Amino acid sequence: MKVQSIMSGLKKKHPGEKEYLQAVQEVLETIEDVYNQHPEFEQAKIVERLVEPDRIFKFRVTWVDDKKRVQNNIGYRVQFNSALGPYKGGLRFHPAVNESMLKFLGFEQIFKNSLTNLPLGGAKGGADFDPTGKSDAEIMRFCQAFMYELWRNIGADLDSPAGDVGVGGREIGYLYGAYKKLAREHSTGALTGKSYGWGGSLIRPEATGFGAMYYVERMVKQNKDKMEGKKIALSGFGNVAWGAATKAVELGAKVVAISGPDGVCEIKNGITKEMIDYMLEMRASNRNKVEDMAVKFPKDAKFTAKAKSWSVKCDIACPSAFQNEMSEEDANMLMKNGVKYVAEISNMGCQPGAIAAFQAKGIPFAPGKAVNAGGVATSGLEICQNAGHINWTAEEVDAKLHKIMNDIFDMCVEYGKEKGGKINYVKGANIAGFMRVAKAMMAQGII
Ligand code: 2IT
Repeated sequence: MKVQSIMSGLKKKHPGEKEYLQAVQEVLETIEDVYNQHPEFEQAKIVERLVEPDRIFKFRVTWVDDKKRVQNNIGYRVQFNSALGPYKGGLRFHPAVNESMLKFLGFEQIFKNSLTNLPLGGAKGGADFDPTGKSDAEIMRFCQAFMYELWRNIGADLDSPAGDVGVGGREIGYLYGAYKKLAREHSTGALTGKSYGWGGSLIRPEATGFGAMYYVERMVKQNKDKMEGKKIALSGFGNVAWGAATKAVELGAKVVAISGPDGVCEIKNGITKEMIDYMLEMRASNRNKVEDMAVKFPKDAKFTAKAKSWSVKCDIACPSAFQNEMSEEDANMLMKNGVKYVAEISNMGCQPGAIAAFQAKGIPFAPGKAVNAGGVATSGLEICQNAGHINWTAEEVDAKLHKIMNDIFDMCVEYGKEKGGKINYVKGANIAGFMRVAKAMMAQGII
């Protein structure tokens, strides 16, 4: 495999699909050496097959808003790779959603799901629907209209979507209600992130953030350091940042920043339990403004319009909102302010220049596909419980999640060790994730 020639071929076939091409390039560059040690991969054209989705569904979603106006959106499901199991990955509702974005997310999902060691293929979907300012009734009608199209293409043994940006427990409830009516089947494994009591798993809402902090804790320990007292800057105030903040505080760290599309809230003395609870209300309001935190807690949180979390002094930076949210400039500012560790919780949260800048200065940097894998892993555990008609306790789920994250960390170290003992977590995650998929594809023949 020659990365350059594969990338130039892909650029010609998929012009303008920037995020997708960025995600593919990062993976290919890090697996190139290992790949070329396996001539059988080259012969079976594993990489050429892996970079193209199995199929993409693209559909019109028409619904009626509260003012009785007809609205049209575009919906998608990218079923990328099913070598390891039924397709699995979230649904994103955001105005910037397009095919390239969902292809990058679906591609990343293949490797992430592989890292969990569970039987999960890779997929992603969503719509260019903007939940900001929408009423609950509008959200419900949109979810129902979306499912009119999607329902035939999902199922417990086929493809099991979950939440992502703009899709949380409420949306999964509406989506599942519509799915059940259309499919005439109460097949809970067809969607994950359901509420507890009708098929949902305890700890699933917290899982992405909890898993991320378990990973970060290992990274810190790897450097003979400890979590207590560490200042953590998060971005966003959604489900992921909420779970991460909860676990960070439990581990003795201080969350000093959260952010939104409107700006950043600096929390000098560290986020409190009341503030973490308020994050849930902020998201449910659909206002999408982090300033609300500073209005509610004026003594503790200082809002700065337009600024990002990366301007706040911290020891650990965790992008947890959106792809490419951290630039090289942001990375340099963080390093100037003494950042010690960087762990993406959002998928591809850092621009390539930011990652290169951290790596050049020896700052441990871990990629989203490893750090945030606890979310989909717990979705996998939800499917297990659905199939067995059982409910595990919160402690049971949390213990399994913790073990999965420890195993992922160990794999990243094993495959990412470089000469001189330094660990390249990006390389480790990509190689470990890739090898499991490649072996399954080889075993399953040319198909
Ligand atoms: O990015 C992700 O891994 C998710 N949005 C969760 C996917 C899932 O199926 O739980």
